[in-house]
Amino acid sequence: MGMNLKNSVLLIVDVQNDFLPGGALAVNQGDEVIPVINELQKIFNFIVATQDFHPEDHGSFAANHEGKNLYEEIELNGLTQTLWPVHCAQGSEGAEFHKELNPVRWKAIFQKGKNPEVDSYSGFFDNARRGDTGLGDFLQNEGIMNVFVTGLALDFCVKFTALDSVSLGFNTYLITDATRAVNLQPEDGEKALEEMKNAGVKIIDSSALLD
Ligand code: VGL
Ligand code: ZN
Repeated sequence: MGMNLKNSVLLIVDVQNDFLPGGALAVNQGDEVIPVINELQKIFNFIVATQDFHPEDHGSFAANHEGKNLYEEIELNGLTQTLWPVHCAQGSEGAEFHKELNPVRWKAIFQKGKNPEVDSYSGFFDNARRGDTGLGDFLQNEGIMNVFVTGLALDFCVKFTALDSVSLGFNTYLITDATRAVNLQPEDGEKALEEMKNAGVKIIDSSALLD
């Protein structure tokens, strides 16, 4: 197929140790995205990563809600919140990017989830859509029109990042073999793909870009 990657960004979402096998919130086969993303990095001039980066007192951690269980849903400041294991704590090894993911050509890293009162699945906005990481303005100022989304996890941060990208007017692609789902429910990954497709995200395989 081949594609013109001018005005395009490779957006790498949350490929951090805690989302990889052995991590606190491990995504099954999450490590399989790394060689695919490293191949994709060779063909993009413009690469940006996001980093889930929570304070210890973050409201998304089950440990911070007495009597609540992991993966239970609660109401957190007016929003439905899934309760997660402590993950991607600021300064921890789990918050670091996987050592095999090559960061040398990244233009910027956008951190998210730093406000303890609200979670932030998307790399653009928090879940209340109040806090803005600056990613949208950054991409617009750099003349980016096409956003190619990769990383973890398909049914949470990747999905909400892709949906916000579309809503900001970017021509948005999801690269299926460069992502994996948490699948708290077995169909969550499939549902996320459907939701993205319905919102106008173009679902492609890396082979559409790599010859
Ligand atoms: C994520 C759950 C909690 C993700 C981040 O990166 O998909 N999921 N925090
Ligand atoms: Zn998180």
